[in-house]
Amino acid sequence: MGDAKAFLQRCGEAKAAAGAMGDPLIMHHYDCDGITSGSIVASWFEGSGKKYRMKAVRKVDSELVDSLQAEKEIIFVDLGSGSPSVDELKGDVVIIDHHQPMAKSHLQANPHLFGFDGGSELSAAGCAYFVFGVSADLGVVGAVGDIQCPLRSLNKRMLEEAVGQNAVEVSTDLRLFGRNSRPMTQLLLYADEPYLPGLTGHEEACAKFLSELGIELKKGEKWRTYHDLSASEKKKLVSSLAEMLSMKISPEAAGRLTGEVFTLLNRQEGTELRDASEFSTVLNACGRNSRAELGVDVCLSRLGAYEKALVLLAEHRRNLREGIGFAMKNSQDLGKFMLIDGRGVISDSIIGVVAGMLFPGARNKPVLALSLEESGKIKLSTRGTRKLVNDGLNLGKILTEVCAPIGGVGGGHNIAAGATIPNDRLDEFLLEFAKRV
Ligand SMILES: [Mn+2]
Repeated sequence: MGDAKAFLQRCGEAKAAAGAMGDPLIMHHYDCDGITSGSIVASWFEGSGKKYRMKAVRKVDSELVDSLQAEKEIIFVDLGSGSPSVDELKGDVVIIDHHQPMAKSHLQANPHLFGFDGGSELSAAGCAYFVFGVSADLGVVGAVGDIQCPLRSLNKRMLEEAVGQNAVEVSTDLRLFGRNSRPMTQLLLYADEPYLPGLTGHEEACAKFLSELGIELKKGEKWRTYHDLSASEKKKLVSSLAEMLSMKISPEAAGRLTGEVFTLLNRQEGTELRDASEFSTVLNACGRNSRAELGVDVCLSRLGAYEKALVLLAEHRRNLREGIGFAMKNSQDLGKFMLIDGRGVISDSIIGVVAGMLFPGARNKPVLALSLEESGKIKLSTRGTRKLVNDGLNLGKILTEVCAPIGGVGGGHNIAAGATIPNDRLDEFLLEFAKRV
């Protein structure tokens, strides 16, 4: 059991320290949770009429820390805790993060330090919300983006506050990613939570499945989304998917098909931004195309940002489609885990999503996916399942420990983690990783 009171007290200290800064540099992670948490901080600074600067990064390493030595005031968001090198920074530093804490020298608002699991009980966006008390809806988007549903513990507390502020509405519906924005075929094609056997990754099978249910794919020129279906079409679709899952996987998998969905009442209706999970897709598209600052503009409702982000979203989907297509055809079962070698084929910016999409639950084994960074190093991404984590799997810990002796850097959460390793140490990594999972 975590100590919520002590955590909230630390959040208050973090707010006081951040609020005392004159013109801090907000360093945030480039993914959905990093963009939303960074935006929450920015939104508070703007609301208070204070100056700030922002920069998104993919990771904090000693080179980055060296380049920050001249900064007098830094706020790390969704970053920092996992990087002991930030201890070397001389200026004022506040860390708002939910990764497993390795850094020690600066003030940190991090749920792990108070007995909460940052991988499932609170994301960085939620942490930033508890520090600054603004933009609860972005807190929910961050949690959804970091795959922390169903929201419980501190996430749940944040959600209840968001509902109380009329910022978020919770309902029960189909939980597949893309309900409001993806054409029907793609909704099924990319389904990964739950994974739909025979449909996920098989475009023709998805089209056939829908036509057998009598669901038209288009209305006029426009592709229909789940949101566009009639109540009876929705019911038909959900019950036949549930039946199929219950038969081919388990009644429990069928149960995961529907669940809590979050409507963001302050965001424009009919857009992706109205739904927490769609919103998170838009932000991931920005971040993964090196346009995290555009994601921040979207979060802060800056004029024209949403339209620009949609263009990136279309591109992001095309890359994902190609990446998942490759992964489906080329994944290898190595006994202890599944391997996708996407080096030179799948971009390092989407390798994590692809790893998650080749849902490990299909075989109940962790997935390990490899890609190549521009620097020539290998970026790898691993994904587990709740069941494996409950049985004791901790991918973040494994990667931290396996990578250090071979000159790599790794870490993350128990269910999802990533690392960068030198190209010529891959064999050693694979041997050691297999031993540990
Ligand atoms: Mn995060």
